[in-house]
Amino acid sequence: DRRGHRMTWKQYHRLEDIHGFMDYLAKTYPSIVSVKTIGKSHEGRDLKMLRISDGKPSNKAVFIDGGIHAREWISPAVVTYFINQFAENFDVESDDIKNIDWYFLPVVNPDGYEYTHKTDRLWRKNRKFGYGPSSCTGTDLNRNFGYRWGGKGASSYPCSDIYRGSGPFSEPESKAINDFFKSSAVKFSAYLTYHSYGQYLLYPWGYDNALPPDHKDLESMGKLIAQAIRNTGGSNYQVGSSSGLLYPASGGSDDWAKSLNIKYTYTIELSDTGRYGFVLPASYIEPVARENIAGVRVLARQLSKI
Ligand code: ING
Ligand code: ZN
Repeated sequence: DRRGHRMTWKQYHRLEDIHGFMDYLAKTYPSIVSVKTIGKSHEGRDLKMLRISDGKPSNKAVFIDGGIHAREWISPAVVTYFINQFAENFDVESDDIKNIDWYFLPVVNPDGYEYTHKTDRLWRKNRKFGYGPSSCTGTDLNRNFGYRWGGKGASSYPCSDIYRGSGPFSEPESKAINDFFKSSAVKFSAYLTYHSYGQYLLYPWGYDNALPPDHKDLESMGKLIAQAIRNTGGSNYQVGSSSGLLYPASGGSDDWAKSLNIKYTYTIELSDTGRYGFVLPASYIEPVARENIAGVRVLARQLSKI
């Protein structure tokens, strides 16, 4: 390709294109973009993270991931759209954007993602075989994080779609994320994890119907993000705690991030509300990404004030 990568936002791409795009950006913009493999998936694929930063010591830090669930294809597509906007236009971005060190992990579950392309479009979990009361393949990575692991809304049966794994961070994909945070000196101000579908902005807690002490801050920030999304693309995102608005689910990455004292922690359930569900046509990538980057900009704006 003339541009040096094969990524577009007009179709869903395989992992190779996504990783090739990230490497291209690091090579093309070495002063602001760097790529780091924070671990390997069960089947040995890279867990590739991309950082965008101008290196100012006063910068805040925001972590954004996608693709925890294999079939939620809109999520890596939207996260890579953010990466593309910020990296390609960094010099003309606002100070709100430039005053943040951005960390992106667009495909947390690369084995599952490739499996949905090759074999089973509706696969959710990773691809590690689980021994237990039954034996099956796959752990739900969003039940495998180590805060209040094994509580409500997670299963101990390996054949369940919400199998929690054999222990907290038993999976290489969730462990790599935890290890990265544990070994990093960076203090993150926000953690956003993109899923689909339903159009929700969810904040902790997920493990049970309880709210963190700063839930009012999370609610008001969530409302501002939802308003930006609505004003930009017209989609309506409901704001609330994950246990309250959806259902209790323990071992989620958002609860774990909140337990590390990351204040603005959200699970974002992207479009749609059920017409296509997980199998959202690729023509939706650009509108969904465009309205959601408006939400990220509002978050950056608010962070600049505190
Ligand atoms: N939904 C999330 C899930 O993991 C969620 C919703 C997130 C519930 C965090 C509770 C806590 O079930 C999807 N679509 O994956
Ligand atoms: Zn999901």
